[in-house]
Amino acid sequence: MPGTLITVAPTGAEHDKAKVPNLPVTLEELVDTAVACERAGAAMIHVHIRDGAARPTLDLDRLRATVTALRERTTLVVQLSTGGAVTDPESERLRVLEALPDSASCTMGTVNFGDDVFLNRWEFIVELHRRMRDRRIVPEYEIFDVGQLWSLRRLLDEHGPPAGGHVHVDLVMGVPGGMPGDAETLVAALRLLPPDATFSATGIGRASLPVMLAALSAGGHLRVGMEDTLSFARGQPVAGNAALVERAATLAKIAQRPPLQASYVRALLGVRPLSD
Ligand code: KMH
Ligand code: ZN
Repeated sequence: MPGTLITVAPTGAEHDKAKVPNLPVTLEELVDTAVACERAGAAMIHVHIRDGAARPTLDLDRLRATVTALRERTTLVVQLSTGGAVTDPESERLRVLEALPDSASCTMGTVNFGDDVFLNRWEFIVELHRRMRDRRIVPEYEIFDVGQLWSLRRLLDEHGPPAGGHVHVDLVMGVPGGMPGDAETLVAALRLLPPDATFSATGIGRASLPVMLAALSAGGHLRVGMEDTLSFARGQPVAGNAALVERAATLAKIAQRPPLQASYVRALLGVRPLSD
């Protein structure tokens, strides 16, 4: 792999704006963050949005406005979360696709998520996969535990390839209830990747750096951002998402796999070109 896809996940659904004032929650904050992160080396953005009170929402009008604004101000591949918050109903999570992003997340199974449960029934996964293909939205298969890669094989065997034809997964490591964020687990997971699939990895909290270094050394791509970690180093809160992207870009350059441009990533993942 000649370079590194860096995805930024700037917001998430879990953190409280009142406790994390630099979390981007308004459309303006999100777009400014996206611009800064693209400049720092990101090629894709994984988006969760918030309502006027900074609470997670899957409001379709807001999602549409977000996709439009990100396309106006950046060339980033825009990926909407269909995971939402653990409390979001399946119907609203499916409706996210009506905002017609370039890409959307598709989590490959149910997982304990801290003290909550992140529910992803098989029929729901199949429906997401099908609807994304109908709308030419490229999935990123989110993998919280190693067995979910086995489910991905089943999905592809029974329901065919995704939109764009290429399979890309994101290993989300270190969620309490999911797989741990360490090099041994990352290597074990790779054994189950579908043939020709590419992967990104992200470590939650203090797993951020070990997972980033392991993924780079294994030829993988990176996801970083305040959705996944709020501390830059022990005792040092993250200054902002761009600082996390900058660090990932620096490490990718040291690994001699520099950040990939968004246009290259579109071709790699089978995402529609911007002009389409
Ligand atoms: N917020 C988590 C419950 C995704 O974006 O697809 C789910 C999540 C995964 O973040
Ligand atoms: Zn997410």
